[in-house]
Amino acid sequence: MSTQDKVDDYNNIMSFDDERIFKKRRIISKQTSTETFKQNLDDKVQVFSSQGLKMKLGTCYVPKDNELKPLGEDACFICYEEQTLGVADGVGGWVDMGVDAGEYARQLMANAIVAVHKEHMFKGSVDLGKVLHEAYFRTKVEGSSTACIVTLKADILHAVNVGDSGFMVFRDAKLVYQSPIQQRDFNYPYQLGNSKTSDGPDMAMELFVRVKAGDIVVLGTDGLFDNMYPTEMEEILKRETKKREGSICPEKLASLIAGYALYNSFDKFALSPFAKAAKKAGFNYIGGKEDDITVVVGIIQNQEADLK
Ligand SMILES: [Mn+2]
Repeated sequence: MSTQDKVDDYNNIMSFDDERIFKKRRIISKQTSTETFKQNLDDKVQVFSSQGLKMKLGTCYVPKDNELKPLGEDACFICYEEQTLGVADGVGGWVDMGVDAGEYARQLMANAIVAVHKEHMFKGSVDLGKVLHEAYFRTKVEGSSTACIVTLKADILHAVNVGDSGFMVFRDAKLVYQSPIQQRDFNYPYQLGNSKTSDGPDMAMELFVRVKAGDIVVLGTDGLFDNMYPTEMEEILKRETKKREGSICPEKLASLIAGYALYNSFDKFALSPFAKAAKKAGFNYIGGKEDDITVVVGIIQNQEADLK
């Protein structure tokens, strides 16, 4: 099969829901195997790399106020060269056993960075399945954590996700994609860890989303999504785009969003996304949810645009 054929084949695969969303692996596998899909994706990256997209990246982390655990339980990373970003949320329940799950989350993300660099150095592109596996098997401390890692390849965002962290994509300040969460029960997400009750990297959901220049990706932990509705993020995006005439700083945006979520988390009476979900699950809960809040923002641009 020639490279052009592979690219055409790839385009056929991706055009079944062209405008915005791409589905989980199992839907894609109806059309082709994931391996073929990935191979085609990598070919496309090579063919179109000169006219691809890049993300400007920025992050903001607001750990919960706790003198004993100033780092909180979330962790995140940005690999700009590799156009890859990740978040993890150490599961708080470990505290009853004297374990700081934040340590698990931090090590998982640190190991993910090493794996991302390695993939990029030896293969020129990042296989997220391998990154997640390697990060997981190298993380030996006790604890467990959700994880969501996203990479941009040509015009496709590729993600692996375990648990209730996730990402949203906004176009013209409107939500066009929201990643699904994995949970066993209300507030009980799938989680990577070394204990018998934890999950392994094979449980990860794999997602593919087509993006365009100007799109904004917001990756976060549940501390963000439990306290802030997409419509509230849209308001911030609208305001900022207007103010800066299209040139938005990702760090600034991440801190504005995190600040808003933090404010909401202290509201004792709001029907927050968390309160809404609690109600649906049969719990009587009102107000925001105090939690560590991690926000990573990626602003998608044409590769030749100024990326400073
Ligand atoms: Mn959390």
